[in-house]
Amino acid sequence: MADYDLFNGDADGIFSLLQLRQVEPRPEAVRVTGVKRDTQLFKQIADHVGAEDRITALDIGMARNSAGLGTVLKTGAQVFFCDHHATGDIPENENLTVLMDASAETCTAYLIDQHLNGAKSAWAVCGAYGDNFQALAARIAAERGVTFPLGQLRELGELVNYNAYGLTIEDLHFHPSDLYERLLAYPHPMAFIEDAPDALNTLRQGHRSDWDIAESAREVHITNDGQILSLPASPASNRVAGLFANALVDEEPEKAFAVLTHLGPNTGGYRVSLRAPLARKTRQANHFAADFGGGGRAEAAGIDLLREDDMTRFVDAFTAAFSS
Ligand SMILES: [Mn+2]
Repeated sequence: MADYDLFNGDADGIFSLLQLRQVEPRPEAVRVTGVKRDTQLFKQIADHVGAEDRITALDIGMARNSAGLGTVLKTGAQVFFCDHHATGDIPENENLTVLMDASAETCTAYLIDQHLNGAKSAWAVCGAYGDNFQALAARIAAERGVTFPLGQLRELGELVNYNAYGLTIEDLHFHPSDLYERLLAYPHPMAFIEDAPDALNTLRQGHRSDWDIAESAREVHITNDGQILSLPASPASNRVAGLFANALVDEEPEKAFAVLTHLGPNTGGYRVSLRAPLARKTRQANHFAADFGGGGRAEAAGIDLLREDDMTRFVDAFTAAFSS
């Protein structure tokens, strides 16, 4: 019999698993995780799972895992799947337990908090902050009587979330599985914070210095309605591009933004983080991105590879899609 813990490498995934495993330890479990965008984790285990195995899946989206999940369920293994992303059909299977809520104001760490009746709520507060649900985080704290300083829980949640951004594991300060293990040693987040381990300072300093590269972004195309900016090829750019795009549209919600991260001389081209204007109706970001092989949500989408010779078409399409 083997246990597998599959979890998103971001704050919501890590803080969800922390709650579960501090209540029900499974020290021998095989941990499967990755960078934030690497969510197709079932396919990594589909060939190894047997009938006696137990699989826990947190915050990775069922739709993106449907093929691997189907293979795993056929073996007879038990699957517990908890998530808050919109999903297609949930398979009917007696071995599958699903805890799912795709409403706008929830996150996996909160679903696990409810599942455990608030046994480890302070971690859930950090998970909600990490997923940028500030009102939800404050509500969990109030409902569950978490009296730790929320500003510090928020910083921890945001830093753990920041750690998961990158193109590959090599871009990250910590492998999410290692970061999870460091946190697991502490009974609650304030114990980790007050112990001031090097991990926290590494993330603080990395976060700060990555913003320097964002501030040096080059202007590619600027109009009254939107901006296309570019970052040089570097791990710092890979980490910060998505957060930078979020910050830009939060500051100027009337505008659309595209942050292009150069992929370096070997690959060529750019990865694109796209944000539609929050404050006015335009073409949806995911529909725009789909024209360039990308996808995402209405407000926030991405393109994995924008070739340099597609740049003129991209600028023209961006201008047309988001002009007022
Ligand atoms: Mn989440």
